[in-house]
Amino acid sequence: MKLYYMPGACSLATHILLRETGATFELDRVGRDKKTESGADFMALNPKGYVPALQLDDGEVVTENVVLHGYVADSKPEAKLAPAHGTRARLKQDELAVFISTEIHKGYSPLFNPAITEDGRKAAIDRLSSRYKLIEQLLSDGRSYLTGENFATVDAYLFTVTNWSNMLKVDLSAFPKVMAFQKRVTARKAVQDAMIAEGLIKAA
Ligand SMILES: N[C@@H](CCC(=O)N[C@@H](CS)C(=O)NCC(=O)O)C(=O)O
Repeated sequence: MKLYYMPGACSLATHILLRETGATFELDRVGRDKKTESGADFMALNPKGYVPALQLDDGEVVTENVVLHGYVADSKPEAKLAPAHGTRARLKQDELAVFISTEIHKGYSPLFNPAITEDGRKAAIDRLSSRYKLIEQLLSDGRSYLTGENFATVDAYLFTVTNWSNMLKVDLSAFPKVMAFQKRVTARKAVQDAMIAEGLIKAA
């Protein structure tokens, strides 16, 4: 498998999950010009032009965060990154995954626009805060991860998009449980290894 990624982008979640499962995979960085580090034309591989894109061993390219997270988890059930399909636990995890995708991940999108106005920025942050409030409530029973004590696909995804709060100067101090969650996930070996591989942090 080959994961097409941009450093620190949402593709980091799939990258973390691949490492959590111990999968064998290659990385290929996609540049702003849509050329990849290996010299491929990313638009030809994935006309959507965005990451993550996962090229399977037979050459097929699959996209969309939530789908890739489920695919990686289902390819190694022993890693317990997602419950079995058809169970109530999977239904609830999928609900959370789509919430992170549509409400939090895409909630950050306006903040990446350098032309955003102060009012636009405030509105985007207010909206994000209302979503983080729900995550804070979910974590308020003392659970370590979003679905309990087990690290799951949704944890890699929430961690990845919440990591943008640093660069975008979104103050999350009103959400101490979310901040503790970020620290907890950062400490995982797969997360450290993925961040080092993407050049986001230096090896200790
Ligand atoms: N619907 C896609 C959206 C992916 C997405 O937003 N990717 C961003 C990085 S986080 C990207 O590649 N942006 C660069 C671009 O659109 O050119 C998914 O959920 O996988």
